[in-house]
Amino acid sequence: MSLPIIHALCALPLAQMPASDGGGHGGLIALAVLAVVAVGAWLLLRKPPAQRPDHTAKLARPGAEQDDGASTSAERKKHREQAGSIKLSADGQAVKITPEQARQIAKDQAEHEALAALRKAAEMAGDSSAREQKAALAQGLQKTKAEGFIARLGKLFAGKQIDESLYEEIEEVLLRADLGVKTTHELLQSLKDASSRKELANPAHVWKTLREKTQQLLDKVGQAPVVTRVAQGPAVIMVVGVNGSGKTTSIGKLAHRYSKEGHKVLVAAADTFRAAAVDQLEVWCQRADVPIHRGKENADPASVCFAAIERAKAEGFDLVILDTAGRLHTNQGLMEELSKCARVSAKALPGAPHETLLVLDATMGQNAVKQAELFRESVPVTGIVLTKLDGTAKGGVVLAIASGIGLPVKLIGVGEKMSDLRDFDAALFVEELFDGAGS
Ligand SMILES: Nc1nc2c(ncn2[C@@H]2O[C@H](COP(=O)(O)OP(=O)(O)OP(=O)(O)O)[C@@H](O)[C@H]2O)c(=O)[nH]1
Ligand SMILES: [Mg+2]
Repeated sequence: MSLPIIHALCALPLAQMPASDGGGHGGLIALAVLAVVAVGAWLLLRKPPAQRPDHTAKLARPGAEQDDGASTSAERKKHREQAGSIKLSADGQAVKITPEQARQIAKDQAEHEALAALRKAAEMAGDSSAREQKAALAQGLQKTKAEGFIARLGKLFAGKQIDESLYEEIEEVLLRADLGVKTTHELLQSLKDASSRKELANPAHVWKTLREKTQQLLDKVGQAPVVTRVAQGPAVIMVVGVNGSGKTTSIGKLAHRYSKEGHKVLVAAADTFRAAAVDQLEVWCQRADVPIHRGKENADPASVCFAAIERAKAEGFDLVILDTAGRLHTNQGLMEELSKCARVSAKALPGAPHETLLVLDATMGQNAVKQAELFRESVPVTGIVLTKLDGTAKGGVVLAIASGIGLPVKLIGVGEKMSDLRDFDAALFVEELFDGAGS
């Protein structure tokens, strides 16, 4: 009802009042009528709460109680389901959604936030492990960088123009650094090619040429991680090499790492020649907290391999690492014994050994390359573990092995601590090797 109508209603009783009344008694009646009319008008004007527009549309919290007049929780639930919630659609329109949809939206949002947090945590962990990897490699390559072929080439190039007058000396430096004949010639050829394109006037270009060629040579061999899982049964890794190259130590480090990564690891002592060898392995297994499978002293190593694989199959191990006795690559009888270990492993589990890692001592230089050539004639070597890089300036032997004989270096030993066996990362290796070259 509008205000003029109220005014008219209020004026009506006053207009009907007799003028002779003098205003005393009649005034009181008029006031009473006015009050009644005002209350009636107020009651008529007031709208019931349900009809009032709701300007407070919000995304209802799932499960939030609302004062909707329902008395029991079942009734409240029913009301909620009928009432639903309001949400703004993409085009800004308010749309009605059911509590179920509201719950789903909240769940999706929570999942999205949790995933983002996980991704961030993984990135941070990745960053710190990459930094750690780089620092370990820098430590391991200290001698190679200080005294190896990069440092020697640096001295040779100092203040000189790179042309054919220097080729002979460059070749000598590379050969002396155990890069091998094949790798030496490939690197030298890359310099000659760049020189003929007149690209070597700037010393920075000389290093860029060598660096790119080194990367190319390593990329040619490719990089595949050590096989730690296979479709059927446990993955079997056989570890071979000459005496003292670092097999047992590397196995201890590997067992520790893979066990920490969640693999169920069994280590087999197939070096049955010396009781001390088994004891040494046992100590590493205790440190790595993995079980060891021991054969009888002087048992046939192949029979120990067989029994360990059978046990791993029966007891649900993911990974078996076979430690074999050190042997001279020139001893035919012992090399035949190694072939037998591989053949018998395949009888216990077709496809085994899935990985045959040849452990080479980096300090051996070119002799390590010779060992690789002879071992791969007896067993199907799938990758190299290059130990003791920290103790030598002959880090360039990585190139001789990878590029010279085409075997991928999979792991490098950069010290004697449990964590000092690292995945070989060719790009990181090249970056570290050439870091500061020519400066
Ligand atoms: N500095 C350094 N020393 C290492 C590394 N790997 C192994 N060693 C040392 O090399 C020595 C020989 O290691 P082992 O693991 O016993 O070698 P192995 O090949 O099992 O020897 P045999 O079983 O006798 O053939 C030990 O003193 C190790 O600590 C490495 O990456 N860096
Ligand atoms: Mg050993």
